[in-house]
Parts: sequence; C-alpha cells; structure tokens
Amino acid sequence: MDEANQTTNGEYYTLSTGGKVPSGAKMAYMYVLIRGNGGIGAGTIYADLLNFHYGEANSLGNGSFEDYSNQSGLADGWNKVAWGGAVETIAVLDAWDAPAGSKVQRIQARNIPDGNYAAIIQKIKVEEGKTFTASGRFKIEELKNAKLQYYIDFLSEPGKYVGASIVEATQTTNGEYFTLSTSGKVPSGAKIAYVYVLIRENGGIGAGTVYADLLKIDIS
Ligand SMILES: [Ca+2]
Repeated sequence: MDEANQTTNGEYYTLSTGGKVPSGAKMAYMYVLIRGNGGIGAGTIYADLLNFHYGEANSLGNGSFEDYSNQSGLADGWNKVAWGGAVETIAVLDAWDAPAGSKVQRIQARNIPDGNYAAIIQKIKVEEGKTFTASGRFKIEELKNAKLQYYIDFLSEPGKYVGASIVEATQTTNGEYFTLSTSGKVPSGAKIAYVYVLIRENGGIGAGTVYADLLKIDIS
C-alpha cells in the first residue's frame, strides 16, 4: 500500500510499493481509492500507468521506457523540460542494444545556454530518513560543452528544496551503455522528489545526445 494526502500542484506523480506475496496467495485485488481521513471525505484524482510486476522494487514508473502509448517521443510517465531556450528533441527508440526490454529513451539537446539544461523528469514520492539507491544505464553519443547528470531533487512541498543527489558523466561512452549509480539518505523533511536525466551546459553553449534505460530508485 502506498498513499498520498496532498494535492500535487497540477502534476502527476508516482506512487509505488513493494513486498513479498503472502504465503498461500493466489489472486489479488488492486485498488485506487479515495479514503475518508478524518471527517466526511471528498476528492478528485487522475490515475494512469498502473502496473504490477515481480522483481526489484522501483519507485520510478516506467524506468525502462517500455510503455510508450503516444507519439510524443516521451515514454509514459515522464515529462520533458528545457530552460533558457535550449532546444530539446526526444525519442523512444527500439534498440537492439537496449539494456532492458526493447526500448530506450533518447534525449538530444542543443543551444543549451550557460547555467541551463534540458531533461526528462518524473515526480515520485519519498519518505525522509529512508535509504535510497538510484541507478541507470546510459549511452552518451555526443557531448559538447555539456555533461550528463542523473539528478534527484528532494522537496518538502512544491518549491521547497531540502536536498539533492547528483551523479554525472562528462565523456562519450564509445557506443556502449554504462551504469551511473548513487545512494544516500532521503533528507529530513523530504516528501517528494523530482528525478531528472539531464544534459547540462558545462562551459559554452552546450549540446549532447544521450540514451537512457533501466532507471531504478529503490527506497527502503
Ligand atoms: Ca528499456
């Protein structure tokens, strides 16, 4: 069970939970529900991208980019963001060398000005004090005055930042995928996190092309 008790500022975010199927269980009912929580309750919510899988817990939805139900270039559950006039082009591609499944997310950006970036982003729920482990597989095809960052911003509420975790790479990877990973403690006060794969300007007008797959965040 996972739950939320605040509005989300007009944005979707990911709820997730993991555990062991109880001994003897043969079927399950899954609910999305609005529960009374002190007084006569009322609520309005929107749900999408519900799934259930066996394997490792992942606080990210569609971290392997296999769900792709529109033609926007953006895998389900993700958004894109670019600042300062950076031009971002994204695509979900069928790739023979995909680290998981058959699809990968490509992020391409150019004209990234000083101090800016272009990214894909997903908002997730976190719990302060828990340990998180984040990892992802990346192939960097091109970087010019730019670097790749796998970036987690922790917030107590929209607009209130309480910490960040960043791992980055500054070189192309010779046509191969490699793993970026990091771990730590969810900062005190954190309730939500923005998870980014981003191309950031790194001295000059930046440009880059990266492929991402198998993004995982385990919070336990
Ligand atoms: Ca994949």
